[in-house]
Parts: sequence; structure tokens; C-alpha cells
Amino acid sequence: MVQGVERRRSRLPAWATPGRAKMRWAVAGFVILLGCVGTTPGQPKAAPATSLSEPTPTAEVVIELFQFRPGRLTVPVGAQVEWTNRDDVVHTVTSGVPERRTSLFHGELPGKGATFRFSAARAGTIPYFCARHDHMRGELVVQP
Ligand SMILES: [Cu+2]
Repeated sequence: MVQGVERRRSRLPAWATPGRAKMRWAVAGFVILLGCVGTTPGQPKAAPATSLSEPTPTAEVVIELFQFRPGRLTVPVGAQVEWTNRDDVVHTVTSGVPERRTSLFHGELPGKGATFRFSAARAGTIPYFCARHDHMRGELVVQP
């Protein structure tokens, strides 16, 4: 008879005994509570202030069908150039050539509607390309 009792008990997992189950819930509740206390409620990030005095771009380049248009753009020193991505893929506007990047600018345009701006401070010819698609090349001719 003792053996029978033992067998019945052993069918239940250890955690299924009422006492232990309560303990488990208590521990779980405590952990959840700690989690709530430890987490600061996320505050909505303030929208980046858009300055009204921000100069409007003086020249625009569109990126469409894996091409910079116009491919060559001539602007005066100080002009602000804005690139707008019209493709559904990520493009970049990266100064230099694929074999030799320069540190002048590098903008990622993650999708349709994304823009990147650059103001040329010095005269000169600035080649640029898309780091995702090496064949995409452009040129900025900055005149004094
Ligand atoms: Cu690209």
C-alpha cells in the first residue's frame, strides 16, 4: 500500500503542489513589479525643431532609376544642394569615387522621399557616387 501512495504522488510534478505553485506566482509577480519600477516610462521624443530660417536648397538633384539627375550640377560657392531619393531602395550620396572616398560628405537616403543636403564651401569639382551602387556617379561643380 505504501508503494501505491508513492506512485500517485510521483505522478504530479514537484511544482504542482499547491504551496509551491503559490510561491512561484509570488516570485513571478515580484519580478514583474521590479521590471515596472526599473523602467522609466518612455517619454515621447520631442520633434526636432525645424528652423524657419533654414535656407532653402538652391539646387536640387533627384535620384531616380538608379541615377543622379542631373549627373553634373554646377553651383556657386555657398549654394545648398539637396538630393531627393525617388527610388524605393537605399541610396547614398558619398563624396569621392568608389575606389577613393573623400570625407566631404556621406548621406544615406533610406527610401523614397529621403533627402540629403550639402553646402559647398569651396570652389572645385566634387565627384560623388552611391556607396550601394557603384555605377551611380555624379559630379558637383562648385564655382567661385
Ligand atoms: Cu544607390
